[in-house]
Amino acid sequence: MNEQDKLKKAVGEKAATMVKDGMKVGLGSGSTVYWMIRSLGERIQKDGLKIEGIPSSNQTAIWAEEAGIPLTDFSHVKELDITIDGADEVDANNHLIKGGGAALFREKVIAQAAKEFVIIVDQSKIVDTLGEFSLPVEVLPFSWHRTANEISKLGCVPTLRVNEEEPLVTDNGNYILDCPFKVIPFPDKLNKEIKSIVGVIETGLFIDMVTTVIVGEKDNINIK
Ligand code: ABF
Repeated sequence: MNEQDKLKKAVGEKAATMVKDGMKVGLGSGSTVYWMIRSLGERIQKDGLKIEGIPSSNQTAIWAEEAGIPLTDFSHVKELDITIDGADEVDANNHLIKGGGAALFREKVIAQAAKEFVIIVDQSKIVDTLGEFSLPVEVLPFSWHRTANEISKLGCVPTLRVNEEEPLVTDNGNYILDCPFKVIPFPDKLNKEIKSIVGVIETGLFIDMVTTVIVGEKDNINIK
């Protein structure tokens, strides 16, 4: 296991200790979340932890089932106790870029629905200013080309995310545009501008949503 994976495992296990008996738990996506899910599964097996998991993606649902986490359909739920998820970038104000795994829409739904939203990242995700990671935007396939053109007026050249030479289709049946803004000094403003474009489903900018960030640093876990 390389150093980055060790950090991901450490923060995933740390976040799993924040989950209490009886909680409805939003399960994010990505390789850091994988370790959190595994740790929750161990607590269910060893300590009899009783929780309900709400997965943000098909892959997360598979990992959760393998870990023995009972899953609940989100349509039966009004509120979650805690959501734990990864991120692609975290800035100094705990604003995020997410969506590298194409699950941003459901991730944002379970994040907003939770009393507590915990982000788990290794130190490589911490940035001064968002934007080096191309911003994922989920869009309606019907009008994706026009939507890309409208986003380009905000300062980037979006690319349609493909999978084996075909447009990647999200769990919700939509497309993803990756938008290389390079620097996003005012993420709240940009988020509102992109969301005002008809045809945009959701952006990977998570603004003022995070309760806690758990950062895996060399020889240390930093909670902020
Ligand atoms: C997910 O976590 C995505 O939003 C984001 O792209 C990913 C980060 O992946 P990893 O934890 O594998 O670095 O929530």
